[in-house]
Amino acid sequence: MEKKTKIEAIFMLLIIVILGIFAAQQAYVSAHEIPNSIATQYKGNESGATQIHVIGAQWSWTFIYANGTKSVDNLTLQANTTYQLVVTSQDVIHDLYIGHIGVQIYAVPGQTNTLTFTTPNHPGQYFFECVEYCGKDHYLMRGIMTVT
Ligand SMILES: [Cu+2]
Repeated sequence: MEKKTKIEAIFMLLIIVILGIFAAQQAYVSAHEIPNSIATQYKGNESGATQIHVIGAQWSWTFIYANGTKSVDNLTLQANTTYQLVVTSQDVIHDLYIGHIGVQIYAVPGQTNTLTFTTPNHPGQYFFECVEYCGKDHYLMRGIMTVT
């Protein structure tokens, strides 16, 4: 083997080892950060679900609860309760993602999408964000879901 080829082979092996370390680390983090109580998702309208209207906009999420109160970038829900999100957008396409409980739904202007899910059975706080690039301040479309 030529010296140059040997160096290239060593370099490639080194890259494979480094990527392997990153993959193992990511697998470990994924396995340990996902809580046991992943939310259950249903399609369509579940009877008994409390509706929450969600409006995506550049660059915030507005939640309108059944009693008419509103909150922006903060969603407060009760534990072990079934909710139906009724989601739309007032401008461009957004995508609400509450990763830790397995919830993701598009917010599309002029269209209503629904998603029914049950909150985890214990209190906690869960990060949510928009995962559809929706303009220059897309990164601001994030907030906290508090389960009480
Ligand atoms: Cu967005």
